[in-house]
Amino acid sequence: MNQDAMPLLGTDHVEFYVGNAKQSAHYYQTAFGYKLVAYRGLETGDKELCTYVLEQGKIRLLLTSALVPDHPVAEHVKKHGDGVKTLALWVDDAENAYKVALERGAKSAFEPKTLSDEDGEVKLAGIYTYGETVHTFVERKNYKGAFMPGYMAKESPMKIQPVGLKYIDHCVGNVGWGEMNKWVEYYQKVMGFNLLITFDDNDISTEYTALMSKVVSNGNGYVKFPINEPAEGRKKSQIEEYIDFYQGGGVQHIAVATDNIIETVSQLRANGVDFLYVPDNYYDTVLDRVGKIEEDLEELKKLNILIDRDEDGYLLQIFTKPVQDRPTVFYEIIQRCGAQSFGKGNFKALFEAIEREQELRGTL
Ligand code: TYF
Ligand code: FE
Repeated sequence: MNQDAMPLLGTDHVEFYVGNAKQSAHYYQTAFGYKLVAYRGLETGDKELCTYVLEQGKIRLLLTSALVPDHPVAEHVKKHGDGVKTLALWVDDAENAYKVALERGAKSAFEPKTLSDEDGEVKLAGIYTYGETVHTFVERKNYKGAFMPGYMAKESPMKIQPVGLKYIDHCVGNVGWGEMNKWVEYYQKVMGFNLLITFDDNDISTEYTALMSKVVSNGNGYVKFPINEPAEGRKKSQIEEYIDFYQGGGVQHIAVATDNIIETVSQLRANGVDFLYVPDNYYDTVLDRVGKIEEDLEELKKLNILIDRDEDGYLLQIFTKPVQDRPTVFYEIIQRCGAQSFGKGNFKALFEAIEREQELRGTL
């Protein structure tokens, strides 16, 4: 399918709807090393919503809360808990991207609109994807203000130590039983994405967890969206657990890239970020599987970082525990040393680690 009608330049931002944006913003600053750059809320004349805009490397995170009870943001948080509402995509022409998407069958989230102030203008339009998640198209030619019209510049109240997060590598969606192919086709048909990789339940079923996954990617490869669906296993799939707690499909994990995972994970751990635990015996045989790597294996073992290799090189990755009380969204930290894949060689160890957490939660 022709995707030239909708070229995506990259990810503009990820927006979470949360119960208490002020406190979430503190967590992302102190634990993950993001810098506060912009804000809207009562002080900017917003009576119903507030948003904190945080940045690190090329990553931009928005944390939004409702200030009043009968607001769609409050409804969203009531139903889903804290979670990702928007994966915003940076485009040259938001109105055209929206028009093309609708012609190809997308459902509108909001019509094209232009926001402007003395610093320039930003154009936005939105379409729905899985669950209640939205893709916003963001066109920002030469906007010079803080984030977007309507926001004021605001700095972190404390000194921020960035942890080396560089850019979003991929964003994974969980969808309901039997819905994966529908959403893969949506990305192919509506957005002109290509199917990169397929994992079936033979690749990735452990004793309990079973799931299927397909990865779609845009033309320049900057935007990668794996889509998971639950598969029948002996006990409850981690994808089903997510769907139960999130009350539907949504973003499962956001993988952020670093070029020094040892440094990044050391800092995150010191800041109190919780990671999944993989038993020490993983490291007894891992080099037989992945061959020679630059990093010191003992350091990777100490930090519980996983290793995988494909025909293009290797990768290092680690997964946080969920970052809110519901077992829904979590983060992956990834360092690519050539490899362009997703760590298939680690699926078994990873899913067993997730199952141990499910066991502790009593959701297996
Ligand atoms: O993005 C991926 O495909 C990897 C592996 O529930 C993965 O990070 C796949 C499914 C899942 C957790 C991680
Ligand atoms: Fe991932």
